[in-house]
Amino acid sequence: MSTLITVAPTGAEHAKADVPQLPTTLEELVETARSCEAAGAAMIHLHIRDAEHRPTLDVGLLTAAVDAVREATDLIVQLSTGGSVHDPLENRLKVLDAAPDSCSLTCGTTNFGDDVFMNPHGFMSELYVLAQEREVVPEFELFELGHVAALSRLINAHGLPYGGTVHVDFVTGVPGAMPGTPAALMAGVAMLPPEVTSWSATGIGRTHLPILATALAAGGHARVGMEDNIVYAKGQLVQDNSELVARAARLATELQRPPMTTTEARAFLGIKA
Ligand code: KMH
Ligand code: ZN
Repeated sequence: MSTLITVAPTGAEHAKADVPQLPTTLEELVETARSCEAAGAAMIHLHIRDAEHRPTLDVGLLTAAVDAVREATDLIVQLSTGGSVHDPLENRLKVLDAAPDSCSLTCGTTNFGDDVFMNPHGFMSELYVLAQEREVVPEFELFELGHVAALSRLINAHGLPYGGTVHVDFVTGVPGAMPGTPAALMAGVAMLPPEVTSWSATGIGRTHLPILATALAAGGHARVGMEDNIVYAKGQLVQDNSELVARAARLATELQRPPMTTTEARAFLGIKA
């Protein structure tokens, strides 16, 4: 089985002033998308920034980003509906107006460092059904083991998502949430319901590399990127997201699970043609 590599290049948490190499402008995002596709990514998980490099869910800017990445690459474009912890729920639902191929859907509220990332059941249900109606393939973000149970509740209530597959991503190592350890990840994988067709994992900060290696060894897929980790190795900051993608592609290839092409990934996830 080949490996789906997703890149999450920007996120909503790092400040451009602290991390100048973070891609925040449209031009930087497009260049990043190109280099990451060339390095082996098949999907991009996008958060965007405004002219002052602040996180935004402006639908016009989101649409421009989706269009520009589609124009420049064949990557599956996944928009974050998580936004930042400060974004109101109604703005997070409007993300689907930008017509992405895929959207993130976090399966429950979670500790998020000093903050709380809010995902009440009513919001998740509304987003789930909206994604079905708009023919957008969701990726279910699991920050906690209880999120697996919340995912089952959504599937039981509303049926399968658009595309007919159920792809989940374990986001581990967020301070206060599921730890970024092989044991925690394997506990989550063991709990997955039968409807889940594929899983990937990412680790925040120093958990990035061990979680990548664990996921690849255990038959999972990989998410990497500066949203989750800005350190390539001890004393060496990531200069370009493609460095993280290239490392994941090398590891996956050594493990006889080379990167999925974008065409394969589209079929694998049931992305609308
Ligand atoms: N920025 C976090 C509060 C997602 O993209 O869906 C939420 C997050 C999850 O990153
Ligand atoms: Zn995100």
